[in-house]
Amino acid sequence: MEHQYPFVPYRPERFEADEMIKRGEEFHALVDRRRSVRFFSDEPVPYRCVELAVRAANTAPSGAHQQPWKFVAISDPETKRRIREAAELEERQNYEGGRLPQEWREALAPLETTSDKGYLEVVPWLVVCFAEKYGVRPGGRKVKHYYVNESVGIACGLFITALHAMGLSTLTHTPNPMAFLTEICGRPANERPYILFPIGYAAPDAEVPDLARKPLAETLVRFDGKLGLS
Ligand code: IYR
Repeated sequence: MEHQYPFVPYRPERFEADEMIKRGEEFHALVDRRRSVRFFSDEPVPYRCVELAVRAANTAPSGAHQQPWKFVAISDPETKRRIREAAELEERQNYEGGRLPQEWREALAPLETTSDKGYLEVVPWLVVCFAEKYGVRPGGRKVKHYYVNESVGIACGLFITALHAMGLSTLTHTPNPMAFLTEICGRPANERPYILFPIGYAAPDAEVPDLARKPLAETLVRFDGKLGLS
């Protein structure tokens, strides 16, 4: 059989148990320091950092290895301004125009978010992640994509983790609805805006809500194969 990908040996690093746990603890401590940021400095960030974060995202597993994502990096002030204006227009309808259902407003209230998205103009980079709903072959033929949301979500998780590892901050912003990003970024019909990431250094006086992560007991179930009889 003709292999599209030749199979090659894969021997991931192995560690003693103590070392495994130490590494797990260190990685957890690193990612536990990450917070979503809404107050940014306008200090420039090298484009190389954006490239490296996208390279990290590109290592994500994806349905049928179709890698159905596209990251668009924007630094041009005029484009940032257009994105801020369009995002705030939508968010004003959400927050002040009564478009957000009551239950959603209540869920958001503790985060004290508003329709003001000034950070979209402050940051040195806006990166928009688009999900490729289907592929398009060079001749124009459409190719079905599989598990697009799962794949792009994992890629974005790696993306924000890479930014954090470099000392940068971001926000997984979804200015609902975000079709305006397709138009402003000039993207084709097979791509749907997925997340808008403002990227920069956190402002020196940035604040975040003092949230707690769910305890392990609420997020991990050790299932021993037997359903409890009560
Ligand atoms: N997109 C809006 C509302 C919003 C929604 C959720 I879910 C959040 O976790 C935070 C905000 C906004 O950006 O303000």
